[in-house]
Amino acid sequence: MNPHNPTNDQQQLGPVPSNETICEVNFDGLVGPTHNYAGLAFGNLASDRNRNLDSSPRQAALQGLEKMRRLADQGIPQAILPPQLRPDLIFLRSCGFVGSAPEVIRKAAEIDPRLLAAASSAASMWTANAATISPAVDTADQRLHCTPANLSSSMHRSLEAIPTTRVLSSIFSGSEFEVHPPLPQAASFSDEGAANQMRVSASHAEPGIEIFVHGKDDAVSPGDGPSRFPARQTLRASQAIARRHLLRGDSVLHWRQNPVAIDAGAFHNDVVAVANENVLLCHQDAFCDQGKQLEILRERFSQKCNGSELFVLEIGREELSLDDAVRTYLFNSQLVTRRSGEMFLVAPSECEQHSAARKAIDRILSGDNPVKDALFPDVRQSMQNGGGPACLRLRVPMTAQQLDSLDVRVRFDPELESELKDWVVRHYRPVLCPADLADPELYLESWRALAELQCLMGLGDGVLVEGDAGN
Ligand code: SUG
Repeated sequence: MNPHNPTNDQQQLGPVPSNETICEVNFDGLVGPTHNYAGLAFGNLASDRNRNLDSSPRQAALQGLEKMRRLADQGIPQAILPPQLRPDLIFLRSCGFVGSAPEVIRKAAEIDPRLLAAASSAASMWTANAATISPAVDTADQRLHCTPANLSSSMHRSLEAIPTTRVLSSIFSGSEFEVHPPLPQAASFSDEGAANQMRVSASHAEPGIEIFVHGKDDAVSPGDGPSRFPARQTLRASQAIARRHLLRGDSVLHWRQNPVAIDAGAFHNDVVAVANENVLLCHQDAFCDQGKQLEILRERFSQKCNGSELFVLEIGREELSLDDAVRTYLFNSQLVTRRSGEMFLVAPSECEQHSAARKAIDRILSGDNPVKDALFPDVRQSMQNGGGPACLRLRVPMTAQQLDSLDVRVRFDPELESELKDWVVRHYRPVLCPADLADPELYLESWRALAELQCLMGLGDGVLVEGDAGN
């Protein structure tokens, strides 16, 4: 299908991006000033293991910025998404705490510290969970579709949905974008965004196949699911997104995540698999009926992508156990295409130091496939909460012109980098211990930081903060 020549069912509602210039822009989440280890995420082994450790919001944010710089240095278009204001006072007030900001925080800390911890989570940094994106080349109206995730499977993450929708709507406000509301906040529609979606195609500029991966299906008896940890993404949610995004039937596959992987700590698909253009890298135990599904995918890919080859790089359990996959986050690498067409992996530094993970990477790099290089950024502050390099970014296929014509300042360039580093060092604490969440001063510091960031990025009043800090 030629995107410049829409068929009857493709009403052309917005400008069609030119095929040549569509590339993938990584929108990384800026780590927020309350980054902490409260152990809120059941089924996420790192979050549980590191519960109550002291964190360093400053180091976490600087590590994130350093990763962005390393990608930008490779010529990869890089952008940012801002953090959200925490603790979330709207949420705490809706739970019945009244008074000024400091009063609400003090009362919540005294009466229900876990609720305050949920309200204080900086988890919006993992922007792979911010939304599901379908590029214009895949959709019937040739607009980019975006569904912000409802994140309804955990209290602390469900708070992200409304602010994320506000931010994404203000960034992607042009007629070539359609930002939907999140799916209903109901268990049957539990949705965790792009972490459970993979796209394969001959290139980012060409129509592809979107593979939606779910952990649970309402129609299947409960005994079929994981027994130790909860599945977060539902089939209903994935199906609803594919419908909303106007994806053609031959562009969609729904795969079920292997319950064994969920029970080993793969709470999202992106802990055991990652795809980029014509490469799919996955663990042998990532999906149910894996052999059959891969066969169907190969066939579909060849039909859809004019006979081009799909490289499936499957890492066997003998080569890297599921436990080691979860410990090292090898599959949470970013897989990125350089302008030359070669790909490189952006793997957590933990993989460099782990012999089986390192060997698996060396085997990939020396094999007959497009992946030729690897970078190992240190994102340890995020990793300790179960977020690797791929968790920290939302992939948005768009043209360079579209990126440059956004009304807000999200493009990561040397000037923004230096302003953000300076902003982080001025506003973020070098150390935060769990008891500090009860300190109302932390809220005031965060408010002032976000008010400044809102101006710096050219976001409208009320997108990150409004009113004054003390209310
Ligand atoms: O949802 N951690 C996040 C990590 C998300 C990683 N994202 C992807 N795999 N795409 C989560 O489990 C920990 C918060 C805490 O424990 O305080 C947390 O929410």
